[in-house]
Amino acid sequence: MGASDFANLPHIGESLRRKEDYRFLTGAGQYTDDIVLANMAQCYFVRSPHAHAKIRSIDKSAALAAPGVIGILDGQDVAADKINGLPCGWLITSTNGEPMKEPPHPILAFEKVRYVGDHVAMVVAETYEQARNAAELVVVDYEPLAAVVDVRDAQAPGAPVIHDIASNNQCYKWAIGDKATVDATFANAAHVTKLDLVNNRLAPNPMEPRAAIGHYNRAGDDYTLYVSNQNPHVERLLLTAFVMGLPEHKVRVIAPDVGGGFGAKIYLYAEDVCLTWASKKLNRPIKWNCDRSEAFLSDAHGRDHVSHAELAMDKDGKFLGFRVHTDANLGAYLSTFSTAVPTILYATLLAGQYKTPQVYVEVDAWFTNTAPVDAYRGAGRPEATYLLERIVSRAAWEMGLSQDEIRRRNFITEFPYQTPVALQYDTGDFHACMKQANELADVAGLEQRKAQSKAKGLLRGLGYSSYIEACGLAPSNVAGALGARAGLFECGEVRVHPTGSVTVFTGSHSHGQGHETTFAQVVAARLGLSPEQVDIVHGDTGRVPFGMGTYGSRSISVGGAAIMRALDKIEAKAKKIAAHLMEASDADVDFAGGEFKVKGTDKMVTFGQVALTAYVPHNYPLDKLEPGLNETAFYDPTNFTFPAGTYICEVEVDPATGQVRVDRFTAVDDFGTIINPMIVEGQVHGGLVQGIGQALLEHCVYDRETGQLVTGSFMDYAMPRADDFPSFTIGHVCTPCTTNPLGTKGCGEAGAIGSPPAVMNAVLDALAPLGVKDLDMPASPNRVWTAIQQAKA
Ligand code: MCN
Repeated sequence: MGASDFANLPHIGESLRRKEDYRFLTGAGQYTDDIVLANMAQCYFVRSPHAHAKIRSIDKSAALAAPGVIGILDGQDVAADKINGLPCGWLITSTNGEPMKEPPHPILAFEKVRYVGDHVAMVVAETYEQARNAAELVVVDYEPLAAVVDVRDAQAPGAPVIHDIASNNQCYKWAIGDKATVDATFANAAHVTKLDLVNNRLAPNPMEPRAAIGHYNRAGDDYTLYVSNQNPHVERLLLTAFVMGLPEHKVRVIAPDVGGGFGAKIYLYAEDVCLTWASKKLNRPIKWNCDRSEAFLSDAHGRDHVSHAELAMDKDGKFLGFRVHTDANLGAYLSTFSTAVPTILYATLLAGQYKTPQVYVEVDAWFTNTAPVDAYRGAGRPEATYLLERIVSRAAWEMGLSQDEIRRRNFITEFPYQTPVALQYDTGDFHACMKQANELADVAGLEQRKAQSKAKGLLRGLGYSSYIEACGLAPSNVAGALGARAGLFECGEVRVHPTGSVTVFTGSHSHGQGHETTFAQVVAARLGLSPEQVDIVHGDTGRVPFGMGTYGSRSISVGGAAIMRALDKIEAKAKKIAAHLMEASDADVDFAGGEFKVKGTDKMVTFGQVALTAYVPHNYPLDKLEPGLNETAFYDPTNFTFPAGTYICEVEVDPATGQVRVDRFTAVDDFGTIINPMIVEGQVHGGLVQGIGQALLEHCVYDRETGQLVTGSFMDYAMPRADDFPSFTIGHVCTPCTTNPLGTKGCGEAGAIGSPPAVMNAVLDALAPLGVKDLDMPASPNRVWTAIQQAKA
């Protein structure tokens, strides 16, 4: 079935209420912490209070004697049991041909700790309180070392060395594009706009903190790991094949209901391995719940780039060349996909929506004494969009053009379009998004609103951002050539039951995205059923054949496409059964709306009759066809999907206090075919809140001297709240994706990718009359006020 036929099926484009919400809203969800196993013990991790220190010794004796303690394990125990360190899933090769530096990442620190919160020992006791109290009694003799947390300090001569293997703290030095050609375009430019900026570090903060239960079962000599995770099969693969050396079939990973992930739950974490390993060693199921303070210290963080960019233009503001240098902070160890974020997922997006003929990007990645940095909603694409969209607005101001005019002059208009940084965009209509955004945002009325603000002593500004991003990383062979150590396909199994209802097993994982509804809409549309007749199962390696999980807004376009492939097989087989029942050739059978009909006749059987016949094969071509109606498909996409859009933000700034208020926010996106507009709108809202949160509020700060995390709780880390936002105005343009059978493009991250530069451009637009030209995120009152005072001075 083609994507255009698919888009016209019933239920596609219908705002069905989320099937899963009944259980969530009535308290019937089952999260990892809701699972209680017989004889289950509890665990607490002893974490490093130092950013960098040698471990001279660990004295566990007093803690072992504490009430309820079952066992205490540390790095020496890990080494004795030959448990490997955590692997990194993406190999980056430096420009000099050398592989990236890949230091050991032990599950419990061995001889040295490298960030505040590094795991030092696990304490297992009958109750959580007993484990936590006993952890206080573990005496660790540290020899503190100098620490470095900022990428600019990490590369300074004489900086503290974090890993022996990387004597200058550099993990890799990577580049994309043709430097000589790009430099030559700059020599001929009429104008060059320059920009230095920092993309601030963020803490993901899903509503449900991480949690896990390790359970070793002696009877079968096998393990079950319950874990709040976004991709259980990947977790199992890394855990078994890379870390513990176990056969995969001896480990079942279950990610039950998961209360948000935003990227932070993609990875195999040390705690997950510790619990699995210790459950056999101590012969008890062991639960761990991360508290919020631990989450700030130990969840993988996001962003943290320091960049310099230069945009070369001709006299009309047409882009000739773009060159960028970025220093990326990877933290103390390489988290699972960390190395791909500032390279493959960042630099390749720096052509944006523009016809810039030449782009050159250098990325230096550094180790620091901070928590590992990895993908966080958008992963690389927000960093690229922020840099590009900030410099484009600055270029407009320098060239005396409006922010939309400079964009329109440079938009790509013909597709497919090969960018100079590897990606090939299949479709898009950037002018249509811009036009609709301008209308919805009532840009024409800005001057009037500015005057109203001025009358109140406030400054009003408007900022644009025209983003493009790449979802559904693909295909596997290309990703493999670029260093991926995993496949990037997805798997779906469609099980039609004898009565015609359906259970779908998907390798995608829903942790807030509403897959149980949208995937059911897809299956119901194809088979002519109602979505209530379709259940979606995910998050269990024991039930789902295989899966690569949910990240990079891949689920509908890759996971959904795998289900479509399985449905193709179901339809093909069902047609044969129907043909037999109607004594026709299957080539003459059409299937639509749940009915099989012989072309040109009034012969018809329903999907339900066919399903029953498949399982009660009395009148059935048993010599030619197996009974049953159950098909599995693996789908490896041929390209990314490329959602794109234009966002317009309007802010009011109080120059007396530096307070920024987002007054209006308009988002026009192209997600191709939309399955469920209500869910998509919810996804956009969530992304916008995270992106605007980054621009105005959120900031993960380490003390530059001591390496202490000074924003380690919600008292210091400003999470956005509902009253920080206006009601968003949302619009859509649809150019269906040409490389998947649904025509969909991912929507899960767009809001977080497109919004930060729109906000910051709006703030800078508002502050322009005061002479403020530069501002880093978050545009907190203090920063804005300080920038105003500096501009006045
Ligand atoms: N959808 C649709 N039509 C489209 C595109 C998507 O109806 N054209 C629907 C999908 O069927 C799905 C939802 O929208 O129900 C999101 O789909 P998709 O864009 O494929 O993204 P994923 O499901 O792969 O979700 C991942 C994405 C990412 S990478 C992060 S991070 C993120 C996000 O989704 N984390 C989230 N949204 C989140 N939402 C919640 N509540 N919690 C998180 O942790």
